[in-house]
Amino acid sequence: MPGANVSDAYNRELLEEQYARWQNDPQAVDPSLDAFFRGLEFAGHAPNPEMPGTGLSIDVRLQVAAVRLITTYRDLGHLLADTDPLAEAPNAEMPWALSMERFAVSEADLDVLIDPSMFFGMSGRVKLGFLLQALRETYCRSIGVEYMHIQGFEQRRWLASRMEPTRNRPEMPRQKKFRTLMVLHWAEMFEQFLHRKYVGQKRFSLEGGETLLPILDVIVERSPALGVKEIIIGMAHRGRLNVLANLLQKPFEEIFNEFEDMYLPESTRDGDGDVKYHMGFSADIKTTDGGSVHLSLAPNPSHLEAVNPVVEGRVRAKQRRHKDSERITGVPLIIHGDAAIAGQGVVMETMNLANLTGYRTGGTIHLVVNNQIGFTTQPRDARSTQYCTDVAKFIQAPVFHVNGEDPEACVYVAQLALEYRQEFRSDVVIDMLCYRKYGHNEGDEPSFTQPLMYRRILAKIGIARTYTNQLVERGDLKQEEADAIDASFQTRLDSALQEVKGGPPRKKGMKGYAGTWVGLSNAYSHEPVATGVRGEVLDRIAERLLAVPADFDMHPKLKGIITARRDNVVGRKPVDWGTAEALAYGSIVLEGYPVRLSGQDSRRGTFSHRHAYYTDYNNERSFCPLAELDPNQATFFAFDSCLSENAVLGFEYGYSLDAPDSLVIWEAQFGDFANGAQVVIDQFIASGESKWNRGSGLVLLLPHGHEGQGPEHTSARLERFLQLCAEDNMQVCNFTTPAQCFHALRRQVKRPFRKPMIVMTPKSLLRSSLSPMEEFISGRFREVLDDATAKPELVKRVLLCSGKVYFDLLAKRDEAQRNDIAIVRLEQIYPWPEEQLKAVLGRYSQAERVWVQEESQNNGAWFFVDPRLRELGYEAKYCCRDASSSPATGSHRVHKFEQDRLVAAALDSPMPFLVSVVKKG
Ligand SMILES: Cc1ncc(C[n+]2csc(CCOP(=O)(O)OP(=O)(O)O)c2C)c(N)n1
Ligand SMILES: [Mg+2]
Repeated sequence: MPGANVSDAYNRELLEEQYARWQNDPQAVDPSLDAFFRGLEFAGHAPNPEMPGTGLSIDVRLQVAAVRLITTYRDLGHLLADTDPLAEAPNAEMPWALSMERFAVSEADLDVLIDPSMFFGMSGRVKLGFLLQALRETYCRSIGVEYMHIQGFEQRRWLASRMEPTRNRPEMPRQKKFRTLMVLHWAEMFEQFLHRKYVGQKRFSLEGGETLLPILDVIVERSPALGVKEIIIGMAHRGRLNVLANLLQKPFEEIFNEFEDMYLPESTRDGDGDVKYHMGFSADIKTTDGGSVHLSLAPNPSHLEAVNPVVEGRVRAKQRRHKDSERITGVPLIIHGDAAIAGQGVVMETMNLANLTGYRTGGTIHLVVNNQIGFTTQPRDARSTQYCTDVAKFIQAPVFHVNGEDPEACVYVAQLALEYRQEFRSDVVIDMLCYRKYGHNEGDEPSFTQPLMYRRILAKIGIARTYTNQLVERGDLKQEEADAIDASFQTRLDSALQEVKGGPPRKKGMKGYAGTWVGLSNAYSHEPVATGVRGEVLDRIAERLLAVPADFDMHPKLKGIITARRDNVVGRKPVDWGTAEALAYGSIVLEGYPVRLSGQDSRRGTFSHRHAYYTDYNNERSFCPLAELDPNQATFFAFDSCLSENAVLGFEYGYSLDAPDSLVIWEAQFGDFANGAQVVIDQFIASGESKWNRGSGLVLLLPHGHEGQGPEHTSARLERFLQLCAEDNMQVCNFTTPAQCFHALRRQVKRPFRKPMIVMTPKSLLRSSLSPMEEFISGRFREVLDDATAKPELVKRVLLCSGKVYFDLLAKRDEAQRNDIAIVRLEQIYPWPEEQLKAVLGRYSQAERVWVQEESQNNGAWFFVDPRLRELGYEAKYCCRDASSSPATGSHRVHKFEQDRLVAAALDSPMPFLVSVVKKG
């Protein structure tokens, strides 16, 4: 369409034609036009003699333009918004999408009256130019908002009604301005104080982004009125000390003490600790109106964004504990960096949990400290998207881009975000654009890489001063009032520092084992615990497995399986793995400990062994027998998770931190996939206790074992877990019998300490390994299983092994009727059961010892057990697959060959022995 005039005429003609059609039959036009014409008539426009043919009182073309302007500014106004404090000329370039050319509106048209009342929060007719100005004020000032991607019209309407038009927004009360200013001053002064007193020490200054603090402050201040009692915060390095000091009110003395770094641990139980900007903290904060909000800042590793799912899991556990089923009182708040939120996949994986039954937390407030740089990397190299927050759009979160140099706009947006979260129980994002006064840390020279950016930053006088000047100019504040804020804060800082410098070195403030953790400790013990369960209780659980509602149709095959389970238990016959798990979970919830199991396809179980939930054969309704055992039982939940390892494992770890009374289990589809969550394993599960003094009783069920299914369905990487073991940080197990699994799960909640438990779980053994019922009633967990039939005086070779290979060895030995061979199983590899092993191996002290593993030499437990056996004085030789870069062969035939060779060699070949299909060399 060449010129505007042609297109105007064309548009008008088209509309007139449509209007005529609509008058005959409202359904003959597009529904949007129907609504539009109805709106015009509803607004009471009489036929207009000046516009023959249209039957309308106003200029239809410009009325249409007005509607288009409104929808376009709602949609794309953010492109023109003045959100960047480093922009040289704000709004310099008019995006074509918002240009007058696009709407075919001329200068003269701006004086024509239109009626936006049906579409925009204005009453009566206004000039088109006036509407345009109002739209720009609403959508193109310090706040640019994206919300038209939200499919829910209710959410859109709610947001529009609160934002449109800006001029209706009441001015911020003076008190609030004063508080905003005060918090800004605290934020700036705290950084400057550290800068002067601890020269060159890393603190990841917030300067340039101080408005983070007023944003957080107003969220806390508004919380009581909106029903929020608790906020769990996850955040990275930037401004963390400031948040700890000025939001969570961590005493300055404690923070300065960490800068002094005078601390030496007194015992290994004190752990290794962590750098000061990773430490967590929690406190009850009093708000100015007399309310109270509990704030927790989760400890976190350097790995950016890794804490997100952990925060969500913690919130979920707290919501359950506080019976906050509406998810109103506990709110997750995650603070991101602009580079991290755009780059790290766990951000998306965690957001994807937002609406899932087993994982939702009622909406997360995301806050980006967008200093427009990541270390030395510019946004154009950090992401492929316009905004760093674009990932949040897939969960329909509204996104507010806001200029960090406009504290009042930031505070307004923060309130709106909290209100939105409370209203819709869904995620919301604040993208606070700011800058970073120094380099990535205080010792870094930013002008090596961003000389121009830093010239602009150097010219800044700071947000606290800018805002003070504004308030003074506007007559809202006297300079002396601002000076008084500074003086009293300075006194607080000075006296805290004096106290630290003058006093003795203090212990680090590593809180842990408080609140719900009281009574639990971090001291591991090999002491056996009574985990047997009376026969009547087991019978009752078994009977209830079949007690489906009267109108519930079980799959006929499943009914057979469950009936067999019941019959085996009641008839005291050997039972399989699925039955043992059901008895474990059932007895645990009957004793008052909740159970939460989550993982991919965990309800049925990847290998169809569990059937924790039944599905009605006719209508797909589900029924969970373990949740219906007894009215007084604790809860039982199993969830089929989304297809994520990282976020789901992080979530369950977080959940376990706030649910020490619960048995929390994450199950991998196959153990091979657990390394998708390696950061959670390394940074949280293995080392969280040592770094942060935080315990976890999380259980990982990782299907493991060489069964010829190829390189990615074989190994849970036992070796990696073992390498992470030290200081009794976690348990690593490989059970061979259902009863062992039963007792190990039960002891996990019955001991006075909590440690993560990593279990190599079986695949084929789920069906083939059976345990007699007596072992459930009078047995207990055994870290080492001796050979029940071997006669030590005859034994010449002891095969020491762990996991499924035991059964292969057993079958071969029994087939060959070899009474000179004993087979000993290590069921818990760590904490290393030294005493038990000594006792068992001592019985065969004259025999040759061979460690047999089906894993390759460089994998499995060999490298771990070898030095420990030596230390015991029971040195062993190895028998395993040859070292290999891939965990298993892709060929089933080769697998079978290797497995047969391994087992045959274990019985007869000279040791050490390496299985290989091809000759070396
Ligand atoms: C997963 C991960 N990769 C790399 C790093 C190293 N690193 C630390 S801070 C940082 C830049 C972060 O930029 P941004 O998210 O924008 O936060 P800012 O420091 O600008 O506040 C990088 C790459 C890290 N901590 N975590
Ligand atoms: Mg950044």
